[in-house]
Amino acid sequence: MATLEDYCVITQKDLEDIKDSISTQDLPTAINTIKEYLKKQDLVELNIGVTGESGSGKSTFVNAFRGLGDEEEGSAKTGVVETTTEPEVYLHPKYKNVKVWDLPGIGTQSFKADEYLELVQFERYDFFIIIASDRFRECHTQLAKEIIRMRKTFYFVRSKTDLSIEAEKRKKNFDLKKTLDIIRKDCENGLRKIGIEDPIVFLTSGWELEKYDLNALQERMEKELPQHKRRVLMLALPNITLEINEKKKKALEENIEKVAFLSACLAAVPIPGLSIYVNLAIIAV
Ligand SMILES: Nc1nc2c(ncn2[C@@H]2O[C@H](COP(=O)(O)OP(=O)(O)OP(=O)(O)O)[C@@H](O)[C@H]2O)c(=O)[nH]1
Ligand SMILES: [Mg+2]
Repeated sequence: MATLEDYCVITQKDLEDIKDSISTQDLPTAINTIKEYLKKQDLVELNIGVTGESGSGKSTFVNAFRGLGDEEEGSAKTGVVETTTEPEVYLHPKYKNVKVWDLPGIGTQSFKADEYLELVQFERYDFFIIIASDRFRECHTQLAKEIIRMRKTFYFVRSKTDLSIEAEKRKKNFDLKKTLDIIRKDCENGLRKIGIEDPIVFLTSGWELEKYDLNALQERMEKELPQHKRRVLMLALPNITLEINEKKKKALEENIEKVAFLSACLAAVPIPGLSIYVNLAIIAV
């Protein structure tokens, strides 16, 4: 049965409508609308895109994340051959207004970054989980850069950790901790090269759910959901405020207190792991 929460969600479409109405309002009214809509941030719908190479374990990850086995009813299809060909949406296990999208894989022979991004409607997602099942590669660099370019954020997951450990165990001087460190560092270094100062990499296994970092990732993401929602709201604002600035420079000067409120809100939007800040051009007019 549908609950009240099902109806109390601000969707992407609602955000567009709010944006349109704000851009035609005068400044004080626009600021009031923005304040009202900030109050509703808990209701914002979030779309998480799970992306990565073909076969890296995206669908398996989505199932693990939702606490489902691969063959349970309602789980994402997984397989040894290319399996997911269209984005498929699943509900977050705890939050109805958070959707987890299992995306087709990148890195097949015909892969072209721009076509992939278009196919999966990359802009639809508010943040991403990049899944890598092996070493850090050029395709991860491309994905991460595109996400940063879109001023969105991501969590980086190294899947199939169990397989890597099994393979390394054959060596005489095998050391679990050292092997995990090496895997983690490889991904961290790849992320540092594209300008992420303090990267966090979550090691997971679809078979040994509690053994590595899956819980840590879930906890961290849950803790950061309010920030993501706030960011979704905030990312819609700079363009609006800039448009208003163009039209109403004088009014802006007269409303400096309200502008200070807005810029404080904008500055308070942290982006985990990334050093990007929302454009504060609003106060530079
Ligand atoms: N050992 C091990 N195998 C895994 C893990 N995750 C996925 N696999 C296996 O890897 C294969 C691919 O997994 P999928 O989850 O279908 O991968 P995908 O990224 O969704 O694949 P596409 O949708 O085709 O891009 C399947 O045979 C899975 O059973 C893992 O953590 N450990
Ligand atoms: Mg899949």
